[in-house]
Parts: sequence; structure tokens; C-alpha cells
Amino acid sequence: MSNDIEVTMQEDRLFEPTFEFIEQAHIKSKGQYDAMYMESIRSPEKFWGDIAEDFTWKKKWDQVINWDDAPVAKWFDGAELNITENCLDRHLETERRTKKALIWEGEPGDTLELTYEQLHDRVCRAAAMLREQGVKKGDRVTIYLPMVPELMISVLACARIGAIHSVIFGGFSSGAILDRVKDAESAVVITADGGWRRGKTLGLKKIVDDAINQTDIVKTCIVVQRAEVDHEMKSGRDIYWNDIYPAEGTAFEAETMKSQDPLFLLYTSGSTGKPKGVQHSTAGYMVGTHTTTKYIFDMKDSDVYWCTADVGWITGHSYLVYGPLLNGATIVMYEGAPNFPDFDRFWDVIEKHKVTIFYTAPTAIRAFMKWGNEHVEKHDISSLRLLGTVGEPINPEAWMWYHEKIGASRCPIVDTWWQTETGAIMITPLPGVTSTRPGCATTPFFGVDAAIVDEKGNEVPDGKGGLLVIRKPWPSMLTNIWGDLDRFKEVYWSRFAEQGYYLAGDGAVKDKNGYITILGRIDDVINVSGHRLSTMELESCLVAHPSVAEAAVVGFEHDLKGEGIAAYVIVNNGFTQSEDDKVILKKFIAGEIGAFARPDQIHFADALPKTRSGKIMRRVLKEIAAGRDIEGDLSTIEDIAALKKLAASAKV
Ligand code: 6R9
Repeated sequence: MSNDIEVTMQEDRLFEPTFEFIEQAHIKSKGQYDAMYMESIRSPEKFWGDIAEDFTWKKKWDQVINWDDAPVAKWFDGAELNITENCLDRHLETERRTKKALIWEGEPGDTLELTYEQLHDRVCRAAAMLREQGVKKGDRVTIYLPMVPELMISVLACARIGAIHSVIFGGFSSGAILDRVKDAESAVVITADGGWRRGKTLGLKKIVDDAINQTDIVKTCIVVQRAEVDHEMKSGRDIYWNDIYPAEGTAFEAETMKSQDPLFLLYTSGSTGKPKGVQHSTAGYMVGTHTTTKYIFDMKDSDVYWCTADVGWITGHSYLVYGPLLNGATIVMYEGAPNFPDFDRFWDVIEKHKVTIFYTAPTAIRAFMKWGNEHVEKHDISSLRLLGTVGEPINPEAWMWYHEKIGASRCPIVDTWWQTETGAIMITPLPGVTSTRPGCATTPFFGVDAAIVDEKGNEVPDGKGGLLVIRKPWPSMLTNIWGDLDRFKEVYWSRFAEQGYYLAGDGAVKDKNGYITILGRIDDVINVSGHRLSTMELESCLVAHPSVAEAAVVGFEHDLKGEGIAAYVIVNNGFTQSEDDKVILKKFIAGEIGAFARPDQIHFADALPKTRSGKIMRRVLKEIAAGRDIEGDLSTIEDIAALKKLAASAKV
């Protein structure tokens, strides 16, 4: 067990929601939660069917959940709809027409505010633009943009015409873009000349060119002019957004989609092979993101809601775009870094826009702690009433700092566990109900039948760690891996095929009160600042470098990032092993995958610690990376001398 987990497990402080919060909350009591939870598990048809009545449907469903083709769920089977009518058009008939939908702030300080009516108009125009470019229902559109309004608008425009969006986080490199464009067979890419980050511009178009010049799949590349970065335009393929975006508004009719039609793909790392295109469908995802946003963030019309995630991650999809828009919320979107021009930028944004709900990642919280309280204290952030975290386990120390310094010991904190695959939050406190415990995600949301099981699928006793599984389908669940149904079944459903359980890939433990604590990944996925990376993907990347013969990558505990990346490398004959060579390899990975994948440590090794059967002993490599002495049974190691040498050289 790592130190962090040990500290979390010993935690016994409990924090009750305040009376002021409870009084105004959507859900006010444990009794109310229990009754709703019970109904959601016993009668999901009734529970979700009632909720779905409130949406705009072009045709109602025949069945709330059709599980006949398990594990492919058909939520709201037989229904027809368009999610953007629910995100936008529906609100135009109410007072929300003139309510702010988006408050956007660019890193240089430029701003844009759009009401629901204006956002609707922009989405319709962008939809008309895409249609004009020949994009049809079912086509895949790749979006590689900085956090500018066009990002949200493009996503919604795709959904409006029934195209499947595949957003790639702006930190990914050209290699990652090429893989994704090819896998999705995406003929259209939307990008920008560049974006702002820490006062500098980053040339996105150039990165895209390095990818799409290598394939003839991409026929059209639409370029948003954001940061005046030099770039090339290939004639016949590249075209400026401003040159084709209609000057006049059009009431663009939303395409009719079946409830199961894919809404988007989002590529994520798994333990094996290349990143997989996690596929989400329309109706279930809509109902799931709407309901979680409403109850977990206790969303009201008076709220100003800020989720700091990039739209390139699932958190940005579900809780920056779809969930809040479905609730008619006012959304803050910020383009740049948290420490530009100074360490107080986030608190400045909160003060300026009177943010009431703030959702961020533990890695950011740890950075704020390090930067010091004075940056927070400069600002009046008393508008805040609710805080959230997501992406990785939060250590109790960071939780307490968030609670006291940002939440004034008054705002409930929702520590939300979920995944790209689950589409929406699964395990979380309910802010008006749950007594929270630092580092603990607490209890399952409505409809989530979570259990902790052993290798055979039997529930483990309370207090004992095991594998986290979900035993029943839930509305926002993934419906496939793009183009690879076998892999979808294999990765998530084969381990407990008999019982039909979804394997989350996380370890967890439940206490006697039913509170679930997430212990971290059980597979070869590492979580660096909330970004999922596969050790195998990193290893294949390293061995693609001419100097590398063999590589092993492990995660290790890192104060700021949660986990850091350590790579152990055996070089080919004739290559040197200097500090400069380490820098070259780090840069190589950053160039192939993205800067966030740059290893923290490179160790050159003569041999990797392997068992006699040839398995790399990752446990040992982790301990070396964490600077600990190697303990435990080493009797199965093949080359103990090489290991000792490696451990000794890592210490200097
Ligand atoms: C939403 C998101 C999913 C993995 C997940 C788990 C880790 C996410 C967490 C958490 C502990 C939390 N994770 N939230 N671990 N506590 N509150 O992050 O999706 O990028 O797919 O990552 O992140 O390990 O399996 P994704």
C-alpha cells in the first residue's frame, strides 16, 4: 500500500453540510437519498423514465432500458431526439433565453459572453457551416482547439447535424492526432492557428499539419484564427473558419437522432495497445449528465458554474458542455494557465464572475497549496457555495486545504469518482446530504450498483480491498469502442462475463457505513495529474527511438502530480547514456504523445529486473523510482547484480 492510501484509510474526520446549504439543496436528507437510490436500483425503468419525461423528444421511447444485447445497452430504446435541442432550444422558450450561457475568458484577458439565445444562434451557424462543407450525419469530425468559445460551439454544431465529434486535447502531439484521425476515419478537422498558454502562443495548426500531411483521410481542415501564430494553409484542404462561417443567423433544424446513435468518441488509454475510442450514445448520456449535474452540483438558475477541465477530457465534455447546458446553467470557461499572469488567476476569475460552484482536479489543488495562501487571500471568493474534485484520488491534506482555504470550512466538497467510459459521475457525496470524509468518494449515485469484489466476483467483506465493479447498466455508460466491439467486450466485460459486471479497472474498499474509497488503478494505467497514460503505450513509444533496445515504465508517488513517470531504458550497442541522452528521450516522448507524458525520471539500466519467467518486476522499479529501499521477496529475480547496480545508480 502506498503512503497516500494509508493516510486516507486512517482518516476519520467527518464534515456535515451546513444548515444553510441543506435548506436550499435539491436533496435535503439521507432519507430522501435512500428512497431515491432504492427506487433507482429496484425500478430503473420508473426512475429514469420519470426523469426523461422532462426533456424534448422528437419521439418517445418504447423501453427505458433494453439490455437484451448486453453489454451494449439501449437506453430509451426507440426514442428520437437531438441533444442540442435539450441543451439550447428548450431554454429559449423560458426566461433563460436572455440568461448567460457562457462567460468565456481568454488568457490574455479578452472576454466573451453569450446568452442562451446567442449561443443557439452561433451553434446553428456553425452547423450550417459544417453542412456546407459536406459533413453528414454519422461522419466523424476531429476537433483540436484551445479552450476558445469555438470549441464548445463546434462540439454542439456536430451534435446538431448528427456528426460524431472526436475532441483531442490541445496538449497532444501530432503522432497522437494522426492515430486518432486514422482510427476514426475523420475527413474533417477543426483546429486553430494557435492558443495561449502561460503568456506564450502554441502553434496548433503546425502540429495538426505534421499529422494530417501524412494521410489523405483529411479532406477539410477548418482553422480558427486565435493567436496570430504563423502557419501554412494547404490549398484545397485548409480553410479559415471566418471565411465560411455564415454572417447571418439561421434557425438550423436539428437532425433527428436515434437514442443509440453515437454522440461522440473520446480516445483514452487502456492497459494494452493503442488508445481506444470510447463511444457514447445520445439519449442515455443526455439523461445521465443532466441528472448528475443537477443533484451533485446542486445546480440552480442562480449559479455561476466553473469547471476548469479542458473540453479535451471527459470532464470537459460532461461537466463543461453538456451537463451544465442541459440544466440551463451559466458556465465559466477559461482558456489558459492557472498561474498566468500570476498565481492568483483562478481566484481572480472566481471573484470577477462571482463563481458559486467550482470543479477542479486534485493536482491543481496541490499546486495552489504550494504557491501559497497569499494568492487566495488577495481575493473575495465568498460567492463560492460548492466545491468539487475529479480525476484522481485526493490526499486528505489537499482536501483539508481546499475545504478551509477555498471553501471557508463551509462549502461542501464533492469528490467525484468516474471515468471516460462511465460518461457521468458514479460515486460521490450528495452535497446536501452526505457527511464527507477527506479522500473518500463516499456513496454511489442514483442507479449505480457499485460493488467491491474478489477475483471470482464475490463481494469482499467491508474494510477489505477489491476490484470495483458496476453490476447494472447505467444511462451514460459507453456503448462501444469505436469499430471494435470485441475489444469493448474483452476490456470491460470479460473478467466477470458470467455475472455481467462492468470492470472499472480501479481498486476500492468499502467501510461499514457503505463509504467507498478509491485505491487507484489495478492495471498498467498511470494517472499523471489526472491524465490517464498506459505504461505500455509509453514503452512502445520509447522503443521506437533508435537508441532504445528495451524499456519499462512505471508510475511512482509524486507530490504534485499524484503519480510521476519513471522510465527504465536499456540502450542499443553503440549509444551513450549521458544526462543529455535522458533529455533527448524525454523530449522524444513529449513529441510523440504530448508534453504531459514527459517522464520525470529516466534510468539507464544494464538489465531490467525480471522473474525467471520473463516478467518485469514493476513493483521493484516503482520502489526505486520512489527512492525507497527494495523490500520483499526478490528470490524470483533473474539478475540480482544488475538490479543492485540499478538501485545504487538511482540513489546518486
Ligand atoms: C473523470 C475522469 C478515470 C480514472 C479512474 C480513476 C481516476 C477519477 C477519481 C479517480 C479517485 C476520484 N479517478 N476520479 N480516482 N478518486 N474522485 O477522470 O476520467 O480520465 O477516464 O480517468 O481516474 O483511476 O479510473 P478518466
